[in-house]
Amino acid sequence: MTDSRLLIVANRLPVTIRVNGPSVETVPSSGGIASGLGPFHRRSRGVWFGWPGDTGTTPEQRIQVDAHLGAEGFVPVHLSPAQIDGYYHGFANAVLWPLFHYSVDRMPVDPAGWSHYREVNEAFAEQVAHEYRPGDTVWVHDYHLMLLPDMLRQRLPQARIGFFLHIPFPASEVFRVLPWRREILQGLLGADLIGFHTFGYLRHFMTSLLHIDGVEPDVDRVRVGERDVTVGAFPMGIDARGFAALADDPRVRARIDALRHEAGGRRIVLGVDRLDYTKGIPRRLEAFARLFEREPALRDQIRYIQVAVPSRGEVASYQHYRSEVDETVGRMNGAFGTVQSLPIHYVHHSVTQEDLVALYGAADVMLVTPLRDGMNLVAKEFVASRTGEDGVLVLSEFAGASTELQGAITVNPYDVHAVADSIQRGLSMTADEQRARMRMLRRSVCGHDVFAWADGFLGRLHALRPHVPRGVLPPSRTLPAVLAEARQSRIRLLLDYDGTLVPIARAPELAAPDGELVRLLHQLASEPGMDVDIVSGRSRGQLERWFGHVPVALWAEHGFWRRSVGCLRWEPAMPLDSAWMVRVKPILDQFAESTPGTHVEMKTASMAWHYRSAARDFGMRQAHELRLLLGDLLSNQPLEVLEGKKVIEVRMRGVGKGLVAQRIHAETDPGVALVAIGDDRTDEELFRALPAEAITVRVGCSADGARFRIDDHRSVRRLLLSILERDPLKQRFRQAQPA
Ligand code: ADQ
Repeated sequence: MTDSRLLIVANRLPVTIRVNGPSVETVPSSGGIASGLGPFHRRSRGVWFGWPGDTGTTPEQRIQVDAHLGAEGFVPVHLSPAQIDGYYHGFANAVLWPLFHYSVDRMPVDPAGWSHYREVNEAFAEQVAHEYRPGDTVWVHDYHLMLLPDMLRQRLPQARIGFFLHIPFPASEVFRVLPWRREILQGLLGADLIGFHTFGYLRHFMTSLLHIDGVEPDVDRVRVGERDVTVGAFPMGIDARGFAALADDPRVRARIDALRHEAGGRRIVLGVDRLDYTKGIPRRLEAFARLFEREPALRDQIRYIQVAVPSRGEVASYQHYRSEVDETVGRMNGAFGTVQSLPIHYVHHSVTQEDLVALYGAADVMLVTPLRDGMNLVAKEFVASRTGEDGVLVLSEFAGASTELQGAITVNPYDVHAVADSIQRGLSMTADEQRARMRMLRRSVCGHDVFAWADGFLGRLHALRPHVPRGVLPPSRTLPAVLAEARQSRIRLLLDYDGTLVPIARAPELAAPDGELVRLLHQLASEPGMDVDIVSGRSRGQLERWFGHVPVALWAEHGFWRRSVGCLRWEPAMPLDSAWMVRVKPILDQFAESTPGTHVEMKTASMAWHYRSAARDFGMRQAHELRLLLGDLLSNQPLEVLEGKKVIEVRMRGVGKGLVAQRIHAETDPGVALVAIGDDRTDEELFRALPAEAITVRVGCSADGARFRIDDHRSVRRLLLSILERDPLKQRFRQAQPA
């Protein structure tokens, strides 16, 4: 590991502030991330950014609080009550949390929550960027901050940024329900490394990228513009040695004895959860009901202790859930209690670490049966605390931990009969089997603790090649500023069409220019000191129909054909040779026939197979096949295979936007500013062939081979319009304002 600082960014600081008059103190807070990462943070020299909680302080006290936290390596991100309500209770916990745990029906649609979510992510980005020093590593955590990686990437293009998701990433069919699915994916892709607890979640994420964003991932990485984003599975561990040491502490041993004594010879079954609907407490209770119904003798032989730490009480669905659990416990104790005892001992508050470990140590059977859980650290804490190598863990197959913890009895938590069977099986397991299983479990939990987890993630992050943006301008020079300067001299605009001036349409014929665009191009081309070239992969006929009457130069078929302004004839870049087409066409035709939703487009100097409307995975697989086949077949020919957006094109070698750029550069006065805007790989060719001082702008997720990035065709139109508006004489063109 390098000696750079580690900046941990999570929703909460791992401590809670207590202000008592003039004195300020911090106490550790509960929750997976805090308990899991806390020890690592203490061991490192890191800085931790997070919300300190509602400190309720006066401005003077706040200065004191900040100083106190700063001394402990914490940077508080103070949030207003409205922000906490919208971002935390609203969007993170009432929208993202249920959806990512497959509770689609619990998800209300609350756009106000979204705007606060974005705002708070921005606030974090500001604070981190302010604190950041070159060489630092930033590690962002969890679903509260999924927009942050990209917001940081915009501010700190060269920073090393990691992101870890602590909850499941749901199947793409569930994720796509989220109205802001694209923004979330784009936010995450700002990171260099995205970590999940399991390969299953990783696969879901990759499938979502493909199905929702059309991004085609490799096995463990995604190309985003000019950057590679790596993804990996890093199952989180716990401070296993700390738990084991506590379990062997004489005070804790005494507590264990006391708990067993209090149980009066009854077997102890334990559940420890945050009071959250994903943890499956009502079904677990129902499983006990089934067990007590079919084995009445057990009613007096079991003491089921359920510890439920209060959680997110401000969110409505949690309030209902709490009442549901309360009622079920009451009903069951009423139904199955005996004169001697009540079978369920329900504790609705947080317990101290010592008491928690004592409970883990006293339990005969530990029940961890969430309906969905990213990992579940309670299961691992139980195992780490069983230094005597006894005890039984019953574990839900829907907890991330179940992919690792082979020695547990795994169970489907929705099947209450199966859970009842597992409890019974656990209670009657022989000491030998318990030991054999517990040894396996302990090897896994103790062999891969939270330090190994953090080292593994950070080691991988540091091993990645640092990202060096190609931009040559210092970040302070923004695109509008550079354009304004260029406007002092002549400008030649090189504009791609599809994806740049209009959105990519499902079918090429649906992407005709609207009146507003035609007007805008007219105005730009009529501007003194401005020339416009449209450089497109489209055919001559198509471009002529759309722009034949506009005073712009047209380049069709990626520049094979050129029609200058005021000229009616098209000039080819080289003599036309179409003999090769006879051999290639049948291959493309065959792929079009065997892949529903695809078609072949014949141009004069090239031919293309379009697969935008094919089923995504199938289209991609076929495209891969076709590329291999053509690569093989055409390796000795003066032809090249070009991959565009959902299209594979075969054309004569040497013809392309690179050639266009060379020709334009050669014929343009050195004093003229060249401004090129495009969205795909063919435009990259053009950017590369232009001189370094050209103003190159890539449309989409990243700058990718260009000096600047711009969001989409709407932003392009606004940008073009701003060139017109900057000239006071041209106010009359205002009516061309795009939507
Ligand atoms: P959580 O949903 O909070 O974490 P979990 O992994 O079980 O779930 O962690 C809970 C933590 O709180 C444990 O460390 C436990 O000791 C503590 N705790 C629980 N009940 C308690 C009680 N009554 N009193 C005191 N402490 C209590 C999220 C994801 C998980 C993922 C973690 C870490 O939902 O799936 O494992 O992050 O990535």
